[in-house]
This record gives sequence, structure tokens and C-alpha cells, in this order.
Amino acid sequence: MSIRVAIIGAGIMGSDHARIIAEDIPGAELQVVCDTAADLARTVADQYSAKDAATDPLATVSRSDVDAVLIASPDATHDSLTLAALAKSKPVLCEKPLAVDSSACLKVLEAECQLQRQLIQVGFMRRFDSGYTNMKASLFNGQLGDAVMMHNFHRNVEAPTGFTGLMAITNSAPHEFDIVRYILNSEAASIVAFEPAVNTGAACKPIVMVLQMTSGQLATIEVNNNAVYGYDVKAELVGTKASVALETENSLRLNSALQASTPYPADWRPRFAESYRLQDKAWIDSINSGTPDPRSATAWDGYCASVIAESGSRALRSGQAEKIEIVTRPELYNRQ
Ligand code: ISE
Repeated sequence: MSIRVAIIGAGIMGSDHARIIAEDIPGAELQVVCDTAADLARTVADQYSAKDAATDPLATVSRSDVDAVLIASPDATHDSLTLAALAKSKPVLCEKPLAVDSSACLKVLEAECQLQRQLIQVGFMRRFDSGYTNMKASLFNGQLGDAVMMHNFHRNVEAPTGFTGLMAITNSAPHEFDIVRYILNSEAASIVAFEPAVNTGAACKPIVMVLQMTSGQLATIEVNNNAVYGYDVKAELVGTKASVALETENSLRLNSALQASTPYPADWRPRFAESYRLQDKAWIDSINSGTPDPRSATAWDGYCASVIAESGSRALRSGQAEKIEIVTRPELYNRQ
């Protein structure tokens, strides 16, 4: 049976997911594209041959011809739309973040736990990136010895209009917060966060953070949303016996006029295009099989990323290490 998917939000991410669902995922069909901007909903629906376009998110979630909901609407709507889908027992892929704060994330966890089944996948797509997958495997297969440190760099060309320095922590860094937890299979215990006391001329400065993990490792994270030169995500996992680092994927070196150059992507979509496709496919496959994909981020992972972001924001203000305090993980999220 083909899973009839509604996409809520037809902006940058929603239209990208509409394309993936319509063109790249066997066993799924693009049923509805919903956006409060009617013209945008219709444009994206027509572009990817959706069965319908709509403007009311809650009505769309409830439609009898919608089996699953992909939420790519503004961040502040994610938790309420996720709760609406849970109320109809419909599987959800919610773009990060799960909610704008950890208390709202907890309300979503409580609702999912009451259903006693996992219906939520959160859009931390880097878990499906081949580089990170191989990094995790090299730790798991003993090649690195014991994990000691992880170094992460996350650089955007230019921060979107209205982006604040704090959003480097609350909007961009959650990808690192999640992938560090996922690869080290550990929770974060504390965080420090600093920004350079240098006038960068940009609205938001780079942020450097250090996570101390409950299993003892350190993870450094630099987020620079005004790197200018290109979209550049780096990571190195350092073990007691060896280290592994992400390699720039699918890029060609141009040798010309006594120069060698390799291109950088303009933003995350080309860099993680395959990761989004694999993430969305894992979501559809998990709906058909009834079994969550072990790589997928759950509502618990969305909650933990939110707590780390809040702790990091406090650390930036205080200039001190801030403890990261999470609730006890509900049984529902203890993977078999
Ligand atoms: C954006 O929201 C994303 O999710 C991208 O993956 C990330 O690279 C970017 O920094 C965020 O602003």
C-alpha cells in the first residue's frame, strides 16, 4: 500500500521534501502540499504533481486521504502539528527542531508515550550521511579504540536575514548536538560556549562550544554562520588507536591556470541531499514495516537536542560551564 503523505509547509525544506517524496521514495505518494500561503501551496503541489493543495494545517493533518505527515512549517508550529498528528495516530516526520523549547518537547514525549508506540521521527538527517555512518561504524568495529574527543565545524555561507548569534546554538548546532550523541552513544553532561571578542562586521558571530559527555569524551563544536567561503561541515572522531574525519563528498578538483580548486556547496541541501533522501525513505519504510529505523532520531533525541541548546544559550550568557539536565528516558525510547 502506498503511503499518502501530506507536507505541511512549502518553503525551502517543505518543497525539497515534496520533491523527494514525489520523485525518490518508492511506496510513498505526495497527497497534499499545505501552506498558509495558498499560492505557494498550489505552486509546489503542481510542481510535484501532488493530489491536492491546502492552506489549513490542522485540517490537512485530519484528512482521511492522508496517512502520514511531514512537518516543515515554521519552527514554532512543529510541536502543535506533531501533537495533532499523534491525536490521529498518524506517523510524523518533523523537521528539526521538535519544538522551540524543551518543555514543549516534553509535552510531545508525554503524548507519544501515552500512545505507547513511536510515531515521531525528527529530521536530524546527518545520521543518514555516509561519512557520519562510516565514522560511527569505525568506532563500533574497534578500528579507533575508545572514543576520546570529537571535533565539529559547521559553517554556512551567510546567516539568513534576522538570524541572531544565539541561533547558531538553537538552530544550527542542534545537528551537532544530535550527531555527537548518536556517534558516541552518550548523553551530554555539561557545555561551555563562547563567541570571539572580535568585530566580525556580521550580525551574528561564530560560536565555539565544548560538550563534556557523560561517558567522559569531549566534543568541540564551532558554528560560523557567516563563513563566506562556502557551506562546510567537518568532523573528526579521535580514538585511543586512530582517528577518522569526514571527507568532502562528491567534489571534483579543478586543475586550471596553475591552480587547483574544489567547489563548496552553497548550503546544506546539496551537501546532504542523499541524507535527506535516505532519511525520508527510512521514514516511509518504517511506516510500512511498523518498526522504527534504528538510525532515525526520535522525539527523545529532539528533546535532548533542545535541552543542550538551552544549556548552551545559558552558558554563552554566563561564560561558565552549564550542567545539562534531562529527565529519565522513558521506556518507549530504550531501543531494543
Ligand atoms: C538549517 O536550519 C539547517 O538545518 C541546516 O542543516 C544547517 O546546516 C543550518 O545551519 C541551519 O540553519
